Amino acid sequence: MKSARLITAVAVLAVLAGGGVAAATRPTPKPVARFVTDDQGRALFLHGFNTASSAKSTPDGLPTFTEADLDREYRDMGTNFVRFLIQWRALEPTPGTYDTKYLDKVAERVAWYAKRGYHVMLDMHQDLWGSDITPGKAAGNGAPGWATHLDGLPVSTDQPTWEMYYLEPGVIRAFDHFWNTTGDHPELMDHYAKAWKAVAARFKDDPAVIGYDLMNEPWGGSIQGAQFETGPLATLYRRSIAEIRSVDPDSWIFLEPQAVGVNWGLPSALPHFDDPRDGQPRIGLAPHLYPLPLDLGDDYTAGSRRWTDRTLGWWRDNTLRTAERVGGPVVLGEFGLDMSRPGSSDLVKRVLGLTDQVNMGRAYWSRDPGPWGPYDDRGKPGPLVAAMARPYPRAVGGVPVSVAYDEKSRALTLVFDANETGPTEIYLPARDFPHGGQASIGEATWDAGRRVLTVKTKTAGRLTLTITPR
Ligand code: IDC
Repeated sequence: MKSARLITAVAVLAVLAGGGVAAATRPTPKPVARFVTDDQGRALFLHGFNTASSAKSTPDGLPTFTEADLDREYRDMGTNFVRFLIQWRALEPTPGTYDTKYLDKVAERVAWYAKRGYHVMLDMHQDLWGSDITPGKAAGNGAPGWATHLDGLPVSTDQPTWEMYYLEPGVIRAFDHFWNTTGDHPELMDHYAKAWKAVAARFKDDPAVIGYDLMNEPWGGSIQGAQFETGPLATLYRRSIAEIRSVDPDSWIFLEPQAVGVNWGLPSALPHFDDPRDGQPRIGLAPHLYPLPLDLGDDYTAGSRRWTDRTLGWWRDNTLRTAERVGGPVVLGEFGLDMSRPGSSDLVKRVLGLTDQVNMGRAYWSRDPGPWGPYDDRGKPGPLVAAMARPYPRAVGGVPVSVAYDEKSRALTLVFDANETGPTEIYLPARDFPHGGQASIGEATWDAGRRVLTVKTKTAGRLTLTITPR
């Protein structure tokens, strides 16, 4: 990557993100103040993976992932969360009929997670609309063939990267039909919203399923930016929220902003949505983070590290601003990179630290084997395993204020406003906490098998709990 190109790109981004004069006069937004809670009402810190990209192309729409793979993931990294990929094509193979066998198989996998105390967010994944954008299924996943209308427009298959397909005329047309920009297929959005109703009807009483991520990386086709997010995207979200709430009053509904630009740290125009449930609204934000310098092919080293850190700052502030508008918790639904590149572990740790700092959950992209994932094709652990094996509060007996891990002193500090919801549980990885941990306050019990320290504290007041190795 030529550094001149990088500097130009980042400078443009800086202006668009308001990183110049305006940023200095804008107040820094506050950390996320709302949390997904467990059945005891404890605030959750969600830490896990996207599982998995393989679901995009398997005929049954399920990831090639076994219960043994999950055991290994827990043993190596102590995760408590998964963003689990589902596919509209598998759910609604013909218009208006939902494949209950597919939902059974998803439920079977959800049960694997439930048995191990994980929380599941179901992600209706798509990239590039669907696999029927080309006859040979060369790219794309998500939408069923019957919902794919290209009007004979071309989709060339000689793109250097998968993202470039988004600019192919046929792909843009498929999205324009979905968003009803063309006016020719107003039925498609309703199908999508009703497909969500079918999922919600199936999982509404499953305590392991905390919620639904309505659409992976929405792409506006020929309508982009604020016009898209406040227009057709908002319409889709409103309809899907209504359908879900008609059967499921309690699960969280997570919304994604448009991906282009916002993934890099640009502001989103995603508006507020009313939640028709009784009681507090349960609508959250599930954005992605892919810093531009790395998207352009740079590594997290030298000068590029400085630029990347700046874009991470814009991303954090702009995401928190959107979250204030949406009014709910934030789960970073995707971040990830090729772990064989220099500096990659530092970036992962940096993002984990950032999400800790502002009370966001996070899901790494992705759990698939290969250079981005924790294990290679033969199951050998790579550098990601060590970076993801990080101490964190799994569940907090109160409302978290801040959490920070200092790698050097191996001290995890959690500040929270205690309430009567139950004990705080902290995961402590073997490398930094070989014999478990000790708690600065309260009464601690160590479960060496699960590597979880349970701390009973006072149930009122602001507490600072520090965990250090025993
Ligand atoms: C990528 C997969 C890759 C696949 C491509 C297209 O890693 O094997 O060819 O999708 O389906 C996203 C997307 C996510 C991407 C990921 C990494 O949400 O589906 O997975 N990414 O490129 N947005 C930014 C990056």
